[in-house]
Amino acid sequence: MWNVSESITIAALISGFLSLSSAGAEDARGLELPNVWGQGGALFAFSGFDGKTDCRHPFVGSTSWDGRGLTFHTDAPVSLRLVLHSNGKAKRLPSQDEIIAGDVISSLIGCSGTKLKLRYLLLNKDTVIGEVKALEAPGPVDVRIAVEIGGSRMETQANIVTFHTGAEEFVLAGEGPDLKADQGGLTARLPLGESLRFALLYCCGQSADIGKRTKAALSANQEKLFQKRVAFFRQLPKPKSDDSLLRRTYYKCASVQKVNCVTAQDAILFDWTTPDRWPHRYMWIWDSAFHALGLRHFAPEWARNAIKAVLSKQRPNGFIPHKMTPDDQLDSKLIQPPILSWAAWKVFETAGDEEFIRYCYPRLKAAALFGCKEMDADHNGLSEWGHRFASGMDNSPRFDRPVGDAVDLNAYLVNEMFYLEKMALKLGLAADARMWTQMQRERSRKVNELLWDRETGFYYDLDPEGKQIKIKTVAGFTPLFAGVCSKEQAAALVEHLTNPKEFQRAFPLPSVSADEPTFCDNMWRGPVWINYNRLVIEGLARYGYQDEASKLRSITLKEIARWYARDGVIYEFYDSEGTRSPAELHRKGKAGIGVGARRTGPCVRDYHWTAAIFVDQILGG
Ligand SMILES: [Ca+2]
Repeated sequence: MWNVSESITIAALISGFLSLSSAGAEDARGLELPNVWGQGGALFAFSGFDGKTDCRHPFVGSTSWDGRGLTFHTDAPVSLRLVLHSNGKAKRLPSQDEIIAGDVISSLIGCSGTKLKLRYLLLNKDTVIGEVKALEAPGPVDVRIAVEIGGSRMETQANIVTFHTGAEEFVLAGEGPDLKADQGGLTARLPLGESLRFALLYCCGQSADIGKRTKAALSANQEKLFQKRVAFFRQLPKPKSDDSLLRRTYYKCASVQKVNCVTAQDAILFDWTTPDRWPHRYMWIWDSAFHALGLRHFAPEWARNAIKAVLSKQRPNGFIPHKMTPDDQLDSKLIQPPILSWAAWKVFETAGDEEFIRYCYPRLKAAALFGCKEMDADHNGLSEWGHRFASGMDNSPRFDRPVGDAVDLNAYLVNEMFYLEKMALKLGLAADARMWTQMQRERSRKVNELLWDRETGFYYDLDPEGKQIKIKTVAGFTPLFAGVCSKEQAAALVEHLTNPKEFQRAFPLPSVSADEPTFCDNMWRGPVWINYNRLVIEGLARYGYQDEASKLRSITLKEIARWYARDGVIYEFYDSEGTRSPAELHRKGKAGIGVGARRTGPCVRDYHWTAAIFVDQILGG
């Protein structure tokens, strides 16, 4: 009798607590919540969708490698872990009911007869809250929430541990049965069905109201907040794909987009977007353009603001810095690929708002004219990057020697003019429209006259002496994207795209042709960049190569999804040979070049433009 009664109690508790079982039932309707922890390293951050953010004092985390903790990238790195005293070997128990997303995690942890529910939520920009609950256990379970902060001084008081590290202060507080606070953590003894609730607060220069904040964090309605975070996924447009992994990857990508959205701050006048929150916490030009392409499908106001925020940083002469911060003094002095008019038009088409075009047009016009006039030092009608970083292709072999007129920059400028002309017509500015037509024609003619090589059927940069630098990189396809090339030139480019020895690799398109001696696994020297795939897909369609465009779209989505299923993250760039995890590829190196160069840092995970382009492409953008 005793056994029967207990098993009924356990079953009741499980069904009561697994609030995601309702989400699981929705799978048949296409809502497949992100649920891959994988290697760890996935972004965990509070989104501007839900409240104010602060890029000066970011409390931005990643999922940990042990499958149940978080690491926050504050000045003194903070690790937050769940430890089971009875058995340290407890593992995640993957289930359809869990959710591993950018601002909400709900996961099952267990070992030999013990099953715990672990939940993390971001309450606001400075606070993570959570709960660990005993769902199944032969007896009371000893659990510990451990926090490690390098070089910190600790104080313990009742259910609170305070960590001091120079300018920063963190507070860990909890509530639960037999709760004890000690140096570096909280422990509790959980009978079946009971839980330990905890909050970790980041207090950077705001310790005055810390008592109040701690109390509010502990008494927050976690269930309500959890349902609110999950509701974000329910209101997204449903992808039409019948591949469940692609659909799950889509929801993951939308989550990556959401937590890369932050609020207006000082000199950045509108809500804006980041490439990954960490390590890139600020705003970049072409990143923002790609982010807007994804956001337009589910957050039109955020898509418009992503572009307006960049334009709000424009200088009086039309210049827009390639990296922008809330403080004008800290902005960079370089330009970046000009693709904002293109993105603005796409946002306008999807989320139609003439006021938006009215705001953007004069600013985009000034930016394009700056690119044409101020970036053409030798006044030959074609523009130069000035610095390799301006191109966005940091360590590309294109820049192993000095470069003058650049194929991508000039193709982008022509493309901008194409969309500026559309905007001018929309706004009734006939003279401007005529000016853009004329300028497109002149610059396209120059590109084809000076940068096209008839012999190899490809576009190249010029060196400062005006001689073509014959290295085949994806930059050579930008005239296809921009509508600069003739039908014959497009056909020649498609030959290169479909040649297995050049760009048609296991995962096309490598950033450098595979038959180049510089081709390797280092960032822009071979790996696949999803933003370039996006540009080439559009270029192929523009010239009538629909099959090639749809094949490239399909393999791009599949490969992003394949690595997401394995590693749990959306990467910055991918292996064109399709065999190695992007985590194993080189990222720059001592001199930023070459096979075998030492990797300078970890790869970037949950990269915003990859996610944005996935969203855009699976929704038919
Ligand atoms: Ca020039």
